[in-house]
Amino acid sequence: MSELNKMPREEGMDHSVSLLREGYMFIPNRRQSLQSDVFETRLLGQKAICMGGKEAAEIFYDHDKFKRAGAAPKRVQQTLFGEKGVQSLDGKVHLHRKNMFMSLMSEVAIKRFVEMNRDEWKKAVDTWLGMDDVILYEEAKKLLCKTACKWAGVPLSSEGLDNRVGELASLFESPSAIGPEHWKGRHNRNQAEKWIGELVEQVREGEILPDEQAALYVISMHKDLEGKLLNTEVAAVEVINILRPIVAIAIYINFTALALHQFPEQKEKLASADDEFMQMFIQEVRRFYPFFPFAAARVKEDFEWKDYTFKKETLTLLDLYGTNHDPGLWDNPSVFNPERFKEQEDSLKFSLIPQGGGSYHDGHRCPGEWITIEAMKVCVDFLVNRISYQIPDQDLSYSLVSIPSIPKSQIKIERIKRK
Ligand code: HEM
Ligand code: MYR
Repeated sequence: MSELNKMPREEGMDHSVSLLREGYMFIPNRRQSLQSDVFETRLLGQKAICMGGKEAAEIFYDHDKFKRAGAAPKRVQQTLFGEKGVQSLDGKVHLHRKNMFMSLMSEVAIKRFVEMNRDEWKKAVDTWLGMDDVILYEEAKKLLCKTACKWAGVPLSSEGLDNRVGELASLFESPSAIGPEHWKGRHNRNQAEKWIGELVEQVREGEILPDEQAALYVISMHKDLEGKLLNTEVAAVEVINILRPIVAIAIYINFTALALHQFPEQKEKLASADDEFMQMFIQEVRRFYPFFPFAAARVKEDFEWKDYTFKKETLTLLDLYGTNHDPGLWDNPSVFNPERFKEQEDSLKFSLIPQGGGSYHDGHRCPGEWITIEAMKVCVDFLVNRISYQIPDQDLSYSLVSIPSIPKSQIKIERIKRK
């Protein structure tokens, strides 16, 4: 191989500790220091390729080049993803399973989600009026968990709420933690799978009958390509793939509230804004603040790109956060500016990628992106138009190291009044 073909490389035995120390900035720091959108390093005891930017995203989502089998690290499977879920599938099997998820995201279903979510916000606000203050992150997780369960057809008693919120939230709060927090995440995954697995069996036995359009029913009755029901554990993993990320929208609710506080001129504009500006503001919140750091895949077959060789099975990470902040793609990426999204929607498929890029139907792009955006719209409407509140002194900083990043104080709000 000629020198020309050598991918820029970070020397050293293993850089997993640097990944933990640098978090969201691990890939962007090296893209900058090595002056390359693609580089080789070593992570989790193996060779790994990291890449970012629009062109890199385009090849990452080319399924002739990359696959997902064996890509997610064990600790992420044991907490966030679960085993044998849609994230780990490839080819026809993935397409078939993904269709099932996409069938849950019709316009009508999303409208129903929005109505339920509004209703839960209204009920939550009623309780906040009588309180000195609330921690928005905790409240958002609860109201989203209630919305998620109602929308998915999962029975949830008010006594069970706090437990289930804790269980589901721990799945996305713990994947990169070490020690007790991580073990708590693994324990909570077992608990959550047991809870949902029992419900799947009850649906199959006809003991409970959720709405036939609801996720619990659709997933319980889904047949694979061989005409067989999913085994109970896998069905539970997939129902949790609906519930957990809806609860995780609480992180975006926190960042939305933070943006309204940090950029009061945007809050003023939103008070009289049309749908277009609301959408632009939300896109900028999703671009600007850190959430999902990178996506993982493995090279499917040897191939060459930009004169570099990608060897079969190499673990490859796509820099989601860094692509959203890529100075080659965004003017002044560290400035919060919703106007950058004016009439831009069509060209964003591989550049605005907080929830993955490429195609929803035959790729791994997040099928919950519409729901996430709609839930953020409901949140903006409440925080801007329906309630007034004060933000007392507190530590509103957020880390670019801890994954997932959440504002330190989780945002305490007080003196809440209806407008
Ligand atoms: C996939 C982020 C909300 C369900 C993904 C991916 C990312 C992501 C980065 C992987 C993309 C890839 O592998 O290339 C987020 C973030 C959310 C969110 C930051 C904000 C809370 C949701 C919601 C749902 C959902 C609300 C469902 C209601 C899924 C599923 C997949 C996925 C099932 C796997 C898709 C596949 O492998 O084909 N999400 N997501 N997510 N998301 Fe989301
Ligand atoms: C979800 O629950 O799916 C929504 C977002 C959760 C974000 C959790 C962040 C941890 C990501 C760990 C790295 C994954 C690498 C494949």
